[in-house]
Amino acid sequence: MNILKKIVALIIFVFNVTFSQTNYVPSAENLEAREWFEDARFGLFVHWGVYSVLGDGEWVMNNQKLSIDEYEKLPNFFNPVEFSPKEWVKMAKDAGMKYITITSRHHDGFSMFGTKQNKYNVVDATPYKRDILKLLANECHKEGIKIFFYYSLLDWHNDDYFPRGRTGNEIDGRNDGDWSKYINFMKAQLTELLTGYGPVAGIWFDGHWDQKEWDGKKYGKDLVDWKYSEIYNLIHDLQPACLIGNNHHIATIPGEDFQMFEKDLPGKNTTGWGSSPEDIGELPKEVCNTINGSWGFNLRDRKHKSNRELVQYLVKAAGYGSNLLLNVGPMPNGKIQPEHLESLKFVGKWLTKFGETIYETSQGPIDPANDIVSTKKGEKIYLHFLNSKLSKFDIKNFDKKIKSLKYFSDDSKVRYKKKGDILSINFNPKKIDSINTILTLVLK
Ligand code: FHN
Repeated sequence: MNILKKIVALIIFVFNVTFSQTNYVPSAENLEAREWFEDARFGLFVHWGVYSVLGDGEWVMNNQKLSIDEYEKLPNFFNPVEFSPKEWVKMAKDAGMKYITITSRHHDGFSMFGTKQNKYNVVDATPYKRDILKLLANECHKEGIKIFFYYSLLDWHNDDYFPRGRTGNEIDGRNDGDWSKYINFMKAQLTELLTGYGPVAGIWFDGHWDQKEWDGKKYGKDLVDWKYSEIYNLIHDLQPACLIGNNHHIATIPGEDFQMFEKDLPGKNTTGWGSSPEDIGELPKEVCNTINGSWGFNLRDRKHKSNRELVQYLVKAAGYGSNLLLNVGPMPNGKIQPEHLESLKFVGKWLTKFGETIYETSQGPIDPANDIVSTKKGEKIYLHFLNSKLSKFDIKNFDKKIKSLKYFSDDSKVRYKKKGDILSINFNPKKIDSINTILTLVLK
């Protein structure tokens, strides 16, 4: 090959690599799925694994420094004979949720599905012997609820997760392995998930941050190559409509279809790993949060969020143009904690009355704040007031003309004044709702 041909071949090679990584063009099915996702607004997150047996959260292996040998005893005690996919899906539906995202494999490396890639899975290693994901996915498909699979990139059990990341380093019994084998293992598992469980609405990656430089305040550079373009292409090739999200706590990477925010509304950073406003892109958004203070079942967790907090968080998420993925950590017997069942029922009832102002809406024109967020659908703008102590409220920089302003609950008129670009609302104390007073605004 003469030098010119070599240069041309090199340019084509670089172009192809760059093009496939940076110019991801979502398929028509994928774009349609994104629209569905944005309309859905509310989903159920489920963190369930053999760790639930210990009732100390999903990080128990790392936190209690359990060795590989010790942790490997847990599957023997995991026998959730009271698990009823029917009850779970009904619970989610009654709560007004449109999809379920369940952990297929968390950081402990234990697969909650019948993988053929190792024996460390619910079918081969537990007395239960049944494929949890298949049971749940089948029920979801039957009931019109979409199913997403959470998939941990990091693995404290698989030796091929090597070099190791920042966590799990005090777990005895881990050995050195081969990163390229680990990538192939993940590809093989993802292929199983995307070929054996019917339509999968999304893959929810987590753990990327384990392999990033971290100075205690902010992330530095990536320490490994996750081969995202290969993994993302594989997923989209197998199921083009499958939405990819990655909880990497940074701006989205090409190939992803939605952006996620953990325990923080988009642009907020109360956790220390939240997003900065410049990281927020145009993709559909999803905020995930816990119903109490834990992801996996935690016996000592008393921080159950009140009904008011849960509804307000859902409303706030919608006011930021985002879905809420609300987590429960089922108990080792397969049941959901009774207090969580009650809370979910409450949210469901609330949505039956007020869902019009949440589902199929987009972020409204008023900047979200503590006391107010807004959503929008067609010509209607919904103003959600979250502080029941307010008797009046001024919306500044409001230069639009009003056609009507009414209480959502009974369609009665709201008293207001418009002076310059300030809209002053006077609330009727009788119409104030202790959780969320909603006004419907139509502009001229
Ligand atoms: O370490 C995990 C944690 O266990 C949980 O799965 C959450 C869910 O967003 N994500 C990680 C922390 O960022």
